[in-house]
Amino acid sequence: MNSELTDALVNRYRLAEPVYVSRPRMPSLADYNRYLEKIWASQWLTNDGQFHNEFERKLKGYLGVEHLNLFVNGTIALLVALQSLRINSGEVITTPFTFPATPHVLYWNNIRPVFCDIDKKTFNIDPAKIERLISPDTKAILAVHVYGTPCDVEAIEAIAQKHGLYVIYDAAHAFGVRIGEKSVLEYGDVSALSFHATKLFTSIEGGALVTKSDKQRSRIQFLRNFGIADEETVIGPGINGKMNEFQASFGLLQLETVEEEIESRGRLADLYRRRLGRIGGISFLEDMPGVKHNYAYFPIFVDEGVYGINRDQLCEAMRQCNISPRKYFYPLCSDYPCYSALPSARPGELPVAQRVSRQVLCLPLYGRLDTAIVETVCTIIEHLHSSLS
Ligand code: T4K
Repeated sequence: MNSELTDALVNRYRLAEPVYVSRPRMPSLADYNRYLEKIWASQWLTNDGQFHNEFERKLKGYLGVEHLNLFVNGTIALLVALQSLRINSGEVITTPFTFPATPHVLYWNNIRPVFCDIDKKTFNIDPAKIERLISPDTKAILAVHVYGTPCDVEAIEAIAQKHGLYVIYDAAHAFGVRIGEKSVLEYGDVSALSFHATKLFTSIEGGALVTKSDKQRSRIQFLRNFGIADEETVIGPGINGKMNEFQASFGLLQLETVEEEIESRGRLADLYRRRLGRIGGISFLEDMPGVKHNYAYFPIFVDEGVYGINRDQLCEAMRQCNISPRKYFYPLCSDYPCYSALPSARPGELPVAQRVSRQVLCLPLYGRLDTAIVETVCTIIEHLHSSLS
């Protein structure tokens, strides 16, 4: 891209304040202070406190799930999900198109990740390519509902049943997503949520596991607390994954506004789609029939041949205008030095994931994002295309 075009863009569209890919919906400080006062008075800071238990109960109601444990963050939740199913050796089939936490929890559980290519429409693991990767060492499928788009849960379930495998969903992006009347978290053996500050629903840091039975929920409860059953009994090698009272009270306040957050994001996503739909070389995800989406992210895909410049050049142009989109997820996890020597990590084995990872750019999306900023982002993308064609 020539410097004249960049200068023209910066002169016309550069924003005074930085715009980030995501921002948390902050509750009022007065409301949070009311919780802090109670925490101070009780001197109860963590370990299944009053707000932790209230949050767990209310969250189950909101999500429409029966068995849930809160966690300090989504990564520890995923780590414990595998331990709860006693998966701590062998291989697990997973997607390379995700955040590093997904394959890293496998590594930390002494499991070899086996990367499977993704579907070209949903960007989730492609069920049609899973079976050929199954070996005598395969223990489970670890799928991710990327950007909150549900995986092909029925197809994954059928493969898992046929081969006797567990299914774990990394549902870090899928808070509140439903397929028909059913929460997406009810599929598979266990689903892990993240409530990190960058997520549409946050408890500062935080996460949860949703499971199928009370027996499994109670096993997770022990694993989350060092394996402690009572003051004199440790029943297994657990870890410290507990959520504290400061996180839980933040989460309680978030629950009051999460529907509003999802609705606002939905309206902004519609605006993006209306504006970007007419620009050659730019594509994006559409809503799926029968799915309640959460608009966790707004990824676009840049086809350089049609659009005129590539994803990296578009990203840089936006940065010059004080807008910070993010390349979620580039590079692919299979290209990290710790995994790239694995046979399943060979780029030729993952053609769709390789292409999508080079084309994707997540645009700013959060409930309180000004529509004027969304308009500016779209105008920049439009302006570049028309200047280049
Ligand atoms: N599985 C999947 C599929 C995931 O995407 C994630 C996390 C996990 C598992 C693990 O869950 P956790 O253990 O994190 O609960 C961010 C988040 O740190 C990460 O949670 C998230 N996925 C990932 C997609 O995004 P970064 O490295 O991009 O974050 P950062 O700090 O660059 O933040 C992005 C933007 O958000 C900033 O430019 C500004 C804004 N921001 C950020 C923070 C931290 C705020 O406005 N306020 C804040 O406090 O990873």
